[in-house]
Amino acid sequence: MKMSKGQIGRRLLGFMVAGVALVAGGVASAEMGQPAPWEYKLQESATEVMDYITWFHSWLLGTITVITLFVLALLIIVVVKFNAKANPVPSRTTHNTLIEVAWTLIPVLILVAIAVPSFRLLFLELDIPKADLTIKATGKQWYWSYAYPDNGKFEFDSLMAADKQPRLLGVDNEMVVPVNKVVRVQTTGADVIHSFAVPAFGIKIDAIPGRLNETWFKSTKTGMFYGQCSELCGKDHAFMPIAVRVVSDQEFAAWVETAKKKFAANPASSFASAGAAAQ
Ligand SMILES: [Cu+2]
Repeated sequence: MKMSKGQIGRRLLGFMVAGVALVAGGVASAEMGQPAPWEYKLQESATEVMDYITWFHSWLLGTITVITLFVLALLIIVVVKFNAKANPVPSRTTHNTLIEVAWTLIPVLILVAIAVPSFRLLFLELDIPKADLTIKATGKQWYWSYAYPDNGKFEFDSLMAADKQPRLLGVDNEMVVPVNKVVRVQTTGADVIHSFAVPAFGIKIDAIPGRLNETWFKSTKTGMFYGQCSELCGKDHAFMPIAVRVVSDQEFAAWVETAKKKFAANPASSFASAGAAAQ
């Protein structure tokens, strides 16, 4: 069956409309703080750091797209205009000062335009502001323990809850933090290297035995935010999610009071019993 030009055009238009609808639908149904089906973008940001990461990602994507199209255009010109058939007598031109200066200077300027925001972002991530509270996250095989040294020194385990939604991300005891407060997260590993990562906050930091790493986030939104251990750490690596509930100051204060009582009776497992607790 042969299609006329009009039919092809209509069919293409149909595909485009369907594609746009799919993308728009996917974005509309995406819930903050967790992955969405068919998601191809970064998760929606909830911190200044993630805003910056998202912007930097778009900036780099735009830059490499322009460079790639430019190189492609040059290649096409060379192939079409200067092949042996179209151009049987090649020019013997060699040097051209203007072009040589341009192709040295322009890439340098592009690299500077990438390096400056890159270093600013690195500084924003690594220069930890004065923290409102500190949480120590210990990676264990295969779950996390959270300690609140500033809020009554309690510590508890956070294990994946098989019956909870979102699937593979829901946990029994969530990490709870106040909104718009600088939270310093210190990470360490009790057994092997784990990695504490929450995409919506733009944080990912290794949890290494015998070492204390630190990072920070200040969530500007309340709600549930999910992450996962991001270092291959053993057979249940895929089943040690990170669930952070961001709440108001009052809700946080109330949670601290209940948590102090609840986890005094049922504290985090020690390293020796860590394996048993995960079963
Ligand atoms: Cu792990």
